Amino acid sequence: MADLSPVEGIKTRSRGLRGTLVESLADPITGAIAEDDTQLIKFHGSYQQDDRDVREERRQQKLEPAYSFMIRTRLPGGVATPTQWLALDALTREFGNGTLKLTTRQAFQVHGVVKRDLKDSFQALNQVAIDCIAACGDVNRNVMAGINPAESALHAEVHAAARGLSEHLLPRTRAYHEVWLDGEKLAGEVEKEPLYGPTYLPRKFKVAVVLPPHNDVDIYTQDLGFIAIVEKSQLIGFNLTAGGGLGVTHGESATFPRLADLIGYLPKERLNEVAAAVMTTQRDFGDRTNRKHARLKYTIHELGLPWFKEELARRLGGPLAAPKPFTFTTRGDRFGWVEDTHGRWHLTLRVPGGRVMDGPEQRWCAGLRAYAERNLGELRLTPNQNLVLAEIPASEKAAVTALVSTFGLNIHETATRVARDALACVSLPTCPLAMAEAERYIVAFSARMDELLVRHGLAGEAVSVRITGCPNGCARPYVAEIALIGKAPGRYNLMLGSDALGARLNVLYRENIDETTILAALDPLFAGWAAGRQGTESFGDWCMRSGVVVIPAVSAA
Ligand code: SRM
Ligand code: SF4
Repeated sequence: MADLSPVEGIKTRSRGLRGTLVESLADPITGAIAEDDTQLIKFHGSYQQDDRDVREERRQQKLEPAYSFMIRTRLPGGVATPTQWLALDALTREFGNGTLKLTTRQAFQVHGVVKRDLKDSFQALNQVAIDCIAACGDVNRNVMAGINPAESALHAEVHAAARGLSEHLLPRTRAYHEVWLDGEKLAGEVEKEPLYGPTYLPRKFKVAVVLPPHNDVDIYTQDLGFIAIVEKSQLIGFNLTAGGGLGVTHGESATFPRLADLIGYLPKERLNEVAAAVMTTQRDFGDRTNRKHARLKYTIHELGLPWFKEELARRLGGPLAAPKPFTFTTRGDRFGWVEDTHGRWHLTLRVPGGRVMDGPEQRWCAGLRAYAERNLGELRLTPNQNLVLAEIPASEKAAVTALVSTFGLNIHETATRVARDALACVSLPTCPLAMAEAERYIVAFSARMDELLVRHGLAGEAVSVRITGCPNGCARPYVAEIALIGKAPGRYNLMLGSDALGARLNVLYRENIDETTILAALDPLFAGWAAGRQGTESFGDWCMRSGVVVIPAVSAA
């Protein structure tokens, strides 16, 4: 039998994820923490990183890397109060790099916090009721929930479901409180983890709840998905999906993206029970020897869907009912003002790359600080790294429009559909796994796409474009019509052929090419699409129908 992966040993020895974090934080000699602790700190919502822009220079100067930490919040469904926003803004200005990152899972990341400021940062978040427990690590991650500003009552229910799931699937260890919040020190045995056991999950686990007809969470890419079923304007239950996931390693054919299967229907009262049954199935059957092969998608792929359904039925005391009908019609965010069923207004803003920062034209930090200080309503992070200023009374609409314009935050009004919908992962300079630029390249690459569209008489068409700095898939690129997957500095794999709703994976079209070659490859394809599309056929669908790419016959239901 293969050996357990080394991280399994670290978890086993960690005394409920405590490890030697307290000692590591107190060590003044280095800006880093002990190696085992770099794994454990993830379960507390933080990653040790170093500034890759200066890594080589510091190496030549025989300095240790410029270590700092990224902090990722747990924020089920992406909802923050104005007070929480202001606290995050203050936190990144005092301890971080002065920016906030809105992630593809509707959470915040603060980058650039040095070790000595970590504890104060966690405490500042705690004061506004934000924690980072299980934001990373081999546990259930931030639970996503679809944003649909027009559906206020249903959004509230779906959001409550996401929060309930997040709480239900939280680890029980008090390590977070002990290490960061000066909680009482553990005296005896470590806490029992009824859902996780002593070694938690084999790997990360991702859950989302979606409200059709908007597939904004890319439900088929999640380990576990709940599709809200609404009858007579009431949420009655959910269709369950399982086994999605996107991480890939270049050159390792045993790793692949996979879309989730549609499993069955459950009444809403059984949500937490069913989630726990799926998660514990993965806990017990997931691969603990090879971390590249340890997600639920591989368990289902190898043991088979019939096996998975049987195992689930065994844990639940019977099979789920057949899935109920549902339809997805859109995926991206709906920008601009929308009125909800209660007569309140919601303004969705485009935040390129999800990066809240002050630049010469858009002053995101200053503008959103000024907005939050007015305390008008929640700020909601969308699954596409954008932001909804939510629940604004009609009487404040004009003032908010003026505020947003003053700070240059109304770019959604002029941006093309490509630019509004494009996604990019963080990548350089903070991500240790990045091979090529993504966030810092997305605006320029979207502009190149728009130039090409204009040249072929396709101006204003929607094409989903996603870029990641490596094949791990953090911007969910394998469900984009055009995806660039970082291979080396300035070089990418070009993937084509997903549909516009995230129900079909794209495939490799050209490998390891630079921008000039990418544009040269796309130029004749856009010409072919313009000349040969049927009706409003999307670029991805045209690529498949015309045989530009051959898509394997697996797509989500
Ligand atoms: Fe991710 C690792 C950033 C969503 C798949 N991801 C990382 C790390 C932590 C790099 C690392 O391991 O050291 C990145 C930190 C970069 C930085 O400097 O901040 C990172 N992932 C992100 C974020 C911030 C991207 C963004 O620009 O928004 C997203 C944070 C989400 C959150 O709030 O929790 C993010 N990551 C995703 C997604 C999309 C999703 O979840 O919907 C995926 C693909 C879906 C999936 O998990 O299958 C994703 N991230 C990965 C993987 C591949 C996992 C695998 O199964 O192989 C890694 C690598 C790993 O875990 O070893 C990774
Ligand atoms: Fe880093 Fe790769 Fe994720 Fe981008 S896709 S954030 S480069 S791990």
